[in-house]
Amino acid sequence: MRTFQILLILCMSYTHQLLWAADETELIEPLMVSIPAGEFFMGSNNNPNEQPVHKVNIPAFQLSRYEVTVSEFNQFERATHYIRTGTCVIHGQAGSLEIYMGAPENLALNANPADCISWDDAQAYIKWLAEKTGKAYRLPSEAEWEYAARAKNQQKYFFGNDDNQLCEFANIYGNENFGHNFQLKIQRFPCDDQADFKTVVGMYKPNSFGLYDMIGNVNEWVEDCARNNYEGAPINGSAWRDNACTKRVARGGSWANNNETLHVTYRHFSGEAGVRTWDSGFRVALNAHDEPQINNAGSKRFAADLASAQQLERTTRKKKLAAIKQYVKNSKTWKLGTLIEPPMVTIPSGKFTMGSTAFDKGYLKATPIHEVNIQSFKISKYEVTIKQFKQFVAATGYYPGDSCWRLVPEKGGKFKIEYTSGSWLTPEYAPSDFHPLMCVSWDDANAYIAWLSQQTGRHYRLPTESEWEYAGRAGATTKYYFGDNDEELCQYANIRDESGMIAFARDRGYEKQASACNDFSEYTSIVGMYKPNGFGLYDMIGNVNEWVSDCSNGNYNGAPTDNSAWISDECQMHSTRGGSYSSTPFNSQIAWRGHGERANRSSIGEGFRIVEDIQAGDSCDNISSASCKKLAQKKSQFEIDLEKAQKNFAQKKLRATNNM
Ligand SMILES: [Ca+2]
Ligand SMILES: [Ca+2]
Ligand SMILES: [Ca+2]
Repeated sequence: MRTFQILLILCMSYTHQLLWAADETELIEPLMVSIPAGEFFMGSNNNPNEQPVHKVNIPAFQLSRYEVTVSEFNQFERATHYIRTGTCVIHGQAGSLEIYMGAPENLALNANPADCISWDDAQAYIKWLAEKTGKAYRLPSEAEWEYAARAKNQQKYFFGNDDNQLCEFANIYGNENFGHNFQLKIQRFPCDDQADFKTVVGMYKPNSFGLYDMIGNVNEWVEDCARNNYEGAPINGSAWRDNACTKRVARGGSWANNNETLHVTYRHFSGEAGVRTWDSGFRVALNAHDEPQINNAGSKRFAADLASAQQLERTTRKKKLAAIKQYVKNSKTWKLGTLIEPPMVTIPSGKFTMGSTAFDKGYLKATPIHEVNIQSFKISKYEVTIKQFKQFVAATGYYPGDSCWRLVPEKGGKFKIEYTSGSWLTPEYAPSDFHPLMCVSWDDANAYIAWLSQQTGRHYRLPTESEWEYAGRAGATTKYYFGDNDEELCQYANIRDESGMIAFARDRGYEKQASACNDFSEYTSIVGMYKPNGFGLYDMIGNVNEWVSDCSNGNYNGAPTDNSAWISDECQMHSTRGGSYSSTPFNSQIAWRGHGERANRSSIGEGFRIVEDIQAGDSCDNISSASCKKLAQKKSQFEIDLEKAQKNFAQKKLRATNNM
């Protein structure tokens, strides 16, 4: 499921932009900018691979004003029947996800930069363009690229050193991916550029040479071979070639990079020449003496279409801002009562065997099976509910986006998933205040947790993957925490059961075998409606799939053997656990591992529950103490309200059952 979701991130931006009728007869030739000759200092002392800083002389040349767009690249693909079959790699961390590239005729024409472009793809386009025009189009050399990007500026960025200004000049991975908020000071990134993924070229301010998107949007291939540093690099502006070269360099960073790797000297090594990544594109160069772009009908039309695509994008962004303001205003009218501190269960320390061989054929394995030592911690009895998140939003104005993955029908009884309008508040995804929260990203989950910790003075966080499995198993070594019998699943978990399947078929045209039992919940259920596990935790299987703090690792080689989270530096994907209301019995096994991009929001069931670190002197630092037992029995207002909601929901379910 998650694999498809990632693929659709790529397709999404193709479909939501202005569609163009292609002019098949007139070539779109790139708009070129004349770059004056000059000398500059290439590299920096930031990273070893940017050293040594060395002086380079650059002869005059030309570079395209924009990254090559989908529209331009498609013109080449149609003309030559060039097909990008194979895979496009998602950057994450250990075990990048590989996805299938659709045939090019499925991609709508648009003004976004072409992505999932390998160095070889870029060369093929350039060769075709050169033949069509009789001009020696080529990739820029790495030195030319850096010289052009700097535009006579030796600072961190071509506009200066201020991270906060990045979003005026570049589409990066900013706060727009994290969650807009106006009052809460927990922003992860320095700024907000209003584009969640790649966006129409030329939307941000150019550098002083008049080049757009030299930082961000898509990473740009250059001609040179990748080397570990600049020892022995050419100083005349030419590309650093090597006949035995396989690895190539991409520059400028992308919408998927944050300020840590966007300084203008940063070298994004993107590997083998045939590799496509979800944020790799390019722009083209020409020598100074070559005639610039012919102003033919195709290029004129491109300029006009680009202008309207940019206008449309600006209008969309304005509307989005207005919608956020309205949302914040609405949140002030919600009736929410006192702050909810989630009911917690203290989990005793212990040792357990983590993993399973059941998933060895899949992408995400749960092997090697390994022993883990767990220190005592507290975990919330229930998944975080709509009401809890409402309190956060009303207090802070936090806005977790307006789009969410959704299952949609396709021809022939098949289904696909689409990133489409919808949010954590959409009635279908949030039928009541006591339903589990979904359509929230890993980042949104952490934002809520940070706020709740701030408000309560408690040490809340997401569970680690090992804590989650330990808590989920509650001592069980079977497939599920109650045993191995699939038919018992519906007593313990809201999964894709018979009623869920009927609802999927009715509402989404999605017909597929469900589990052999009926839990009488079509989609998500009010939390805590099914039997708990041995620790008294509800919905550890099903309902919503739960974010954990760990990065998504393809297997358990090198996994921690204690409570700690397994995190690496550039971690884009995170694990999810427990499966959801849309899971099969196979995906409901307690050792099953899902994952999602940290900014991904999904109505197919990603939510979370929270953990609290036990502090010395906590009333419940000893789980078997009398005070702890007493505390566990005390019901909060939240639980009293929840019980009422559960009773109503149960009656409704009963009525539905009787009507079946
Ligand atoms: Ca962005
Ligand atoms: Ca770029
Ligand atoms: Ca769950």
